[in-house]
Amino acid sequence: MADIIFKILLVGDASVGKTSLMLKFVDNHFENSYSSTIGLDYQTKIYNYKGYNIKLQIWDTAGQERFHSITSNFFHNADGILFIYDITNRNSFEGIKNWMKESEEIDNSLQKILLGNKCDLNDSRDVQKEEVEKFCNENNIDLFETSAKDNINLEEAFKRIIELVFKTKEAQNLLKNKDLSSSLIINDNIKKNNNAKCC
Ligand code: G3D
Ligand code: MG
Repeated sequence: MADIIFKILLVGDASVGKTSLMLKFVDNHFENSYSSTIGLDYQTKIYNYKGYNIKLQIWDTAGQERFHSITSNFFHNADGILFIYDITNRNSFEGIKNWMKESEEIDNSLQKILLGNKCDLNDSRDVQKEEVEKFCNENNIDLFETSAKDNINLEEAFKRIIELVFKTKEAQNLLKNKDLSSSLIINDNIKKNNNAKCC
């Protein structure tokens, strides 16, 4: 039984590896090729942190990013965002600035970290880490270079966003009473496209 839910969003351009990261982290599963789904989709994973069983609800944009149709509903009740770009695709890093702006217009209080995915493809690198580190310093955001394929830095990245969200909830006294949070538990199962409504 989980004590509390953390709603974490995966945001970034199409093909940066959002779905792959989610599947690898939740199921330790990576597929070289699969068709993207359309609609909102989330998976859950129980994560033990500081004695709390935290239910991570990890939301994937599941293809919608292509149509720029992500609505404010997607951000509703979110706790944290993983902004993701692809280190082999410069445009995907440029895109992060727009995604950040868009999310801040909707909710400026969310915890955020930045992921440069596909770091296993270092030979094809198109975005230098030093440049992103400078961007991160200016924007006060942590950077992790990850590989969903080779399972590099995924645990570390998720641990960091959990730490940040945990601290925020702690400061708001939302963690004191474990019974309080049990009312937030909604559904253990993976919600698939058709019946998945963004909470
Ligand atoms: P998206 O959900 O952001 O749109 P996907 O991205 O998870 O669908 O991934 C897009 C493509 O990138 C997929 O390849 C996937 O296998 C690949 N990919 C995702 N993460 C990594 C990674 O860390 N390293 C490498 N090398 N590839 C990755 P296809 O061939 O299906 O387009
Ligand atoms: Mg996807």
